[in-house]
Amino acid sequence: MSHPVSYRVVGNVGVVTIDNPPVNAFSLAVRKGLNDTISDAIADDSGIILIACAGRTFVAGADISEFGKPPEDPWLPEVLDNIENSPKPVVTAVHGTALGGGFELVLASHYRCALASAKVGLPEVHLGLLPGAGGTQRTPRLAGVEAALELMTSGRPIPAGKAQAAGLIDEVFDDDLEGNALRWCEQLLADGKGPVKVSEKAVPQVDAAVFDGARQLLAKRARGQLAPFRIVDCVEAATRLPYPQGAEFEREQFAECMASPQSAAMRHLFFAERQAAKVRDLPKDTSLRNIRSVAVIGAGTMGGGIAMSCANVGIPVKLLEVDAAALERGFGVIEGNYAKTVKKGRLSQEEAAARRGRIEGTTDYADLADADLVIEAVFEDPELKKTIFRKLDEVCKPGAILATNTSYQDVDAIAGVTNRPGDCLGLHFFSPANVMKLLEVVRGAKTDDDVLATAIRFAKTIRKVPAVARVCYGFIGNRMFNPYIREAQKLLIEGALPETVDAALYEFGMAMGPIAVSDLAGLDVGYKARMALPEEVRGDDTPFKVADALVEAGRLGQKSGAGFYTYDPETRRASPDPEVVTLIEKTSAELGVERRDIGAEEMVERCVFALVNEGLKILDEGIAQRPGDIDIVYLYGYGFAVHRGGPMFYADQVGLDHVLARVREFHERFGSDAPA
Ligand code: T1G
Repeated sequence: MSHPVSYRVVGNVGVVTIDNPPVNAFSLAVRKGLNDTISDAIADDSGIILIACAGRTFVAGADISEFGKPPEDPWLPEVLDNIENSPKPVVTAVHGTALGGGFELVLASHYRCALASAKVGLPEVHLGLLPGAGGTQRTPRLAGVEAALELMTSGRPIPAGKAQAAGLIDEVFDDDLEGNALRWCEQLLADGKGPVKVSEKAVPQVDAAVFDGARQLLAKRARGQLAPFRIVDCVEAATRLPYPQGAEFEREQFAECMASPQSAAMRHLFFAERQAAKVRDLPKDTSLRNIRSVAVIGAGTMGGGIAMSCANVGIPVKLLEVDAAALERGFGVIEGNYAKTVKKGRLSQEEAAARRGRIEGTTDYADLADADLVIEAVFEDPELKKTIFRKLDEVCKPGAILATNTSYQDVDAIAGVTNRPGDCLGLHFFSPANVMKLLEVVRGAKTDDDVLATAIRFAKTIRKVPAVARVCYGFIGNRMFNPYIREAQKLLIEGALPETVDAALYEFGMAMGPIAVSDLAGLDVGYKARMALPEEVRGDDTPFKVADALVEAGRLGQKSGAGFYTYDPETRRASPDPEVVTLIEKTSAELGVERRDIGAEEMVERCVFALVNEGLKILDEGIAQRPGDIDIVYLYGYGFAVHRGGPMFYADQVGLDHVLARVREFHERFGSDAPA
């Protein structure tokens, strides 16, 4: 908007209103408009200045779309310092979410009020940044060091009441923010309250151990990231430097983070996540079907987790199993999951009971007749899935959406057994479905537009991150994961050991190494899936000789106490197993492979570039819409390092020419035995 900041005087109060939809981001126009309007307000005969926002939220931060471009005056720190230096008291009134630079505006004002429903936060760390407009210096001056460190290194917003208790907000109103804020301003005037500069407050001193402790915690929680550690440095500086010097130190650290490849990667993911929910050829006005009730077929690990995801947001669920015993087992797992969350203090007993109460078991398909959405979540047997869809076609009401949670199978073939393929699609959840945020929405050849649009909206409703895939074996995530795991297996035969492959990919930033992941998923799962494949799809099985030998020896991975590693029955801690080393070396010998030392860099490139190579094929075939969609799949479904931006962004950063040259070299040296 050309004039996103307006001004009017109400009584003695100069009211500044920011109106820059959709989230009142601090664009250049907003910064200029606010700076100029504050100058006008200081010059007129109002006694006090109130800054508020129009629309659904207070300022949600700097305009991320401007990052990476040459910064233009006025810079946000300068605008906020002008506000703090106002000779008239300045009040900010928060609704919605005051985040990042938006909350830094609040901190630079002299008095702060908010609606009880509002939240405030400093989420810059999720963008590989730190609060760069005084936030690292003003927050500890109001809330103390430890609260400031938690707010900025977690990036998690807090409700207004909690912010008030921490000293970050002065007044909380239940409703009528403008009316209450105006009355409060008049009262402050009547009480003769003048400007109170946060920057002039002292930072409560803490023991140096607080900063060491914060760094140790971050070494685990934010492994490999830069910004969280720079936040600790800035807060530490606030304890020993006057505000101007501390603010200068903050600006230097902010500039380093802004210029970092990590921040570019994390800013890419911010927009990629929002793009992934948009389908290019879907008209914006596509109607949506109502999803008021859901049925889930199969009360196993996946079905139970899916049922919980729905119940957790208030959607009633019918959970169908073949018999009462299976249902009882399923509910046992569900109740156990809720009990664990209650025990961790993350859920009240009452709320857990309410959620559990929304899931009703049945063994009778007739009970699914009224469900708006049915999600089949039985094991990966294509014929069983088709049988179930034929049954659903008979019993479900017209307009019900029929989804399969299959990880690999042909969604079109499953839809094809019904008389309503337009109502069918894939909803591929990731295990554990009540925890993992990724939901692959698999668009069938005949899936109706409104079914697809409804599925995407449903994903957001149950707090998942949707990514749309077309039908192929493994869709996006699993199809790419196969060559990734294949390369890891090949490295074992060529000379590496499970712990060296895993260490290399863990250091790269993966949440878990590929061998450990294989043990976690169950070696038999991959084994059965591969054995069920037709020859031309399966490719050369040689790389899996070790894994298959382990399965045939009953070593299925974590679930059987041993796979590539052995697992402590109590702690599930993994330990290398000399027996597995012997098996690996024997397999190398049988295959006539002379084992060699393999460096971490080659191991990372072999595995990650295999991901990238398959991702490029997926884009080429139109299975995924955008490279960013693939990055989102890998961030939320496979624990890809957030500060690397996802496999496709990472490939762009290292250079696609380099990736291509290395992939060609690897294929020449080690064979490209992946399926065609
Ligand atoms: N800048 C630019 N665009 C933004 C934006 C921002 N800060 N926040 C949201 N958008 C766009 C978003 O891309 C989408 O666009 C639309 O707004 C709705 O967003 C100096 C340096 C506020 C909780 O990190 O957390 O301040 O897809 O779908 O689910 O220290 O947006 O419609 O075209 O997410 O209701 C710090 C980021 C910035 C907050 C609303 N602030 N935003 O969630 O809507 S860095 C943030 C959010 C900074 C200072 C530093 C969420 C939200 P489109 P949405 P939502």
